[in-house]
Amino acid sequence: MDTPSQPSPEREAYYGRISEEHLAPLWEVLAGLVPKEPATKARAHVWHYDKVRPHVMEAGELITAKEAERRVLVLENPGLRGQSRITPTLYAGLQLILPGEIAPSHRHTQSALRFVIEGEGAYTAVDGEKTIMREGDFVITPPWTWHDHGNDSDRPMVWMDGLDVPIVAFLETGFAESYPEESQPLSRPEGDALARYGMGLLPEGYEQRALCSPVFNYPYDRTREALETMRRQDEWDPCHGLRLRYVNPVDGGWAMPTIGTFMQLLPKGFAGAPYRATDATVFSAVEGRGRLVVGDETFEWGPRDVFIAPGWTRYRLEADEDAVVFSFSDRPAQEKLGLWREDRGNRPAAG
Ligand code: GTQ
Repeated sequence: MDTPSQPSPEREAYYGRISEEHLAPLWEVLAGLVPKEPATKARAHVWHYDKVRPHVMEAGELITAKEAERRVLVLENPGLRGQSRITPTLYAGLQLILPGEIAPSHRHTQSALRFVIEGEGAYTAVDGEKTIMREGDFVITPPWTWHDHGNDSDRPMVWMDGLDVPIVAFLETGFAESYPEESQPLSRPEGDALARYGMGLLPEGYEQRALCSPVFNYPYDRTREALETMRRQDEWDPCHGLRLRYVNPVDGGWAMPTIGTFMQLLPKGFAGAPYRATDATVFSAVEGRGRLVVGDETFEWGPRDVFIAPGWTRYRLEADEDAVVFSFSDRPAQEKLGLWREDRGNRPAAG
């Protein structure tokens, strides 16, 4: 599969004739269609929260959450500008809800996650239940569920949205509609889903109906405590430190069908081994400082910063202080299609 050379005049003329019949020669494009290995256009990058925050807050003066429907600054991968993508398959943005505001109820076939970056006390309502959000919480909006966001606190709240927008667009399966009212009616008390499904118990007779986890807020304090308790054992991964994946407690699978989510602890002084996998990963630091090293580039990160490791590109993580980092990728989608691969650098890649 060599680089194609300029076609001869006879071939060019032939291509022109077949083109009229909507035909094209495979041999001119084969190497690009069936590459030896992924060559991503996505680039590694870090968004430092202290640089981004003033712009997010300024959006709060220019447009209301109601008018915008979702007042979000899209995090655009530098290699994919203008496409509303943070990785080739995922969308991410920073959403701002000011005190007293409501982002009106709607639903869509795209799955969404929220990861709370700043603030405490704003809520998301999903399918008749409200959850109050705090920094470090991971919240799910399953496909086709009504959801509205609001802020009854006295501080702005900013969270990162992660959606499978590019996947749904690729499959041409996007549907959306607005709820006739600003907020949906609530039918269950706050904390109901966590009590029912998130305590290692399930109501008798429960039948799994959806692909997403029925737990839709995974509170940070519980995740943090799990990491803290586990760190006393020696379960460190040379590349990821102590990394936990968020699961659907009903079946032990991923919390969302298309987006995999993780929280990892990198102990002070951690110097991770090189790693690459076919899924590009979006990180959001909660605590601590460190760096992402990709090739000859180094990206320093600290609390509230968002950074990305592109797919099939070696990277390593380092931490100067105990660090806790959330991340997400399209790994569940890749795994279901039998495509996901990783390479830990210590042995040749499969294949
Ligand atoms: O909160 O429903 O960042 O529909 C992009 C699309 C957030 C949301 C986004 C959305 C939402």
